[in-house]
Amino acid sequence: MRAAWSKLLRQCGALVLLGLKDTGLHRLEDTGLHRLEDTGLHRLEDNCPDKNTVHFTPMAIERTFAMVKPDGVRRGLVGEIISRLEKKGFKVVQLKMLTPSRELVEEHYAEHKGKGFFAGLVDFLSGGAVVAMELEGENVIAEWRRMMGATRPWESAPGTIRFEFATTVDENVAHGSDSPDSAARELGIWFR
Ligand code: IDP
Ligand code: MG
Repeated sequence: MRAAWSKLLRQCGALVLLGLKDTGLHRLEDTGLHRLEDTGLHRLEDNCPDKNTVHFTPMAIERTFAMVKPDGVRRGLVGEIISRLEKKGFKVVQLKMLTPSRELVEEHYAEHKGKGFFAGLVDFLSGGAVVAMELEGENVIAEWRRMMGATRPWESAPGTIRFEFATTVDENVAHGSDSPDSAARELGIWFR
């Protein structure tokens, strides 16, 4: 929390909060901003055009399901991927390594049942160890997918995981839930 405030102070150069960086959060009371002290769920808006007015917007702290697929584990990319998540500021709140059963994979990818690639996808995912994770952070559902890049590695942006580490769509290293509903559903499947 204190680190977050320090970052906000840097990004705003907020005269209105001058000095708080060193004195601690309790001193917010002195500024009349004591209501915020309890919430921990607000941040200064990205720009502070008027230094006399501090704007606050609600943070979207989310949780999502992420996975390093068997190709990523086999190729020793677990550390690289977790390192990217941690450097970005996302928290790994649960993590386990397992070789998932066919049933688990079929449930996970239920939306793709009936598609031509489904059987191969299930074979692949249940054919080796994966690292399953629950992530927490601001907008982590969309942001983790942005960090992974497009499903087809040749369509992914440079710098993304799938661009950097994959060439084929069937072995594209990582998975991330695509919506809040998927995140809740997938976390329920993998961490029940
Ligand atoms: P996503 O992983 O980016 O969410 P989805 O469309 O949900 O992409 O597909 C799930 C996974 O199924 C992909 O990550 C990929 O590994 C695999 N997949 C998707 N489309 C194809 C395909 O056309 N051929 C082979 N595998 C595919
Ligand atoms: Mg998907």
